[in-house]
Amino acid sequence: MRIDVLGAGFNSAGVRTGVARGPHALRRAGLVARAGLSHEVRDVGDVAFSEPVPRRGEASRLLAEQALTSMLAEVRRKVEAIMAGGAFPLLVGGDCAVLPGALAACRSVHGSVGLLFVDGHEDAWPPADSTTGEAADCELGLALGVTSADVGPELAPVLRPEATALLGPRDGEELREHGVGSLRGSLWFATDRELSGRVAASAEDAIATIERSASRWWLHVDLDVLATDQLAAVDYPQPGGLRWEELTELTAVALRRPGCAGWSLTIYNPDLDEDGHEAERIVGYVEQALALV
Ligand SMILES: [Mn+2]
Repeated sequence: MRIDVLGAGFNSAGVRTGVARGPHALRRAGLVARAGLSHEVRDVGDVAFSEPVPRRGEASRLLAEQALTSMLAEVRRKVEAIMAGGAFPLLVGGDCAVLPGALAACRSVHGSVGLLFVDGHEDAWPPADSTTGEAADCELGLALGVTSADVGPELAPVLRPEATALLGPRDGEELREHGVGSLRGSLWFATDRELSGRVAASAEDAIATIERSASRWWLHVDLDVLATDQLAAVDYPQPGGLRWEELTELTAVALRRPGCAGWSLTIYNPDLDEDGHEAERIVGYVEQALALV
């Protein structure tokens, strides 16, 4: 594969720290060279966006809404350019708020878009109900149109539930406590426990379901799908979660499919990883998954 690595150091909290530093830290840990051991890999730099302000928007109720929409427009433009150039985009966050830009690019370039969403959380909070106000709590619900944010075309619905699969969410109890609806029952859905012991078969089943409705689809990996003893450098840890071997297997199954149009990798927080050992594990995972493709 010819892979273009694009950084999107956006933190939905409206700050330039934490996950915003993820792309820089992963590059420093050798991301591009290690991915390049099995594929032709080019670093195409970072998306630019307006200065984030950690205040909730009046209408959208999301933090840093101007930075968010300018980031999404840039992610879309750059991912479109990568796809148009015939390369495979690897979008490195930042947090999950970067995803809608990639989905919009996939739809405009390929005329169809599905999503294999691998995440410890469902990310479908209605913005006004989100306790944090972070777009990274909300992006999947917005992309599906089950919730909305009055903030412009960048967060308009782009996905259909029949072309979407969720792997690894484990925040059902928290959603129930807050009276927030779960996506379970409305699309292909398997918690971390349900994936246990059958990760590859589950991924194949999820992809087959997506491909009945969308010939091209995006792979999104929020690293908080992992258990905390596998990766601790995330902002919102929870009990449970996958092991590195499981995530590697799942990722390789997805990347081998010709329908997979791009890959995002989000939520690593280098501020929680002083000696860089977590960055090393992430880079090792990328290398291993790509070596299996
Ligand atoms: Mn997420």
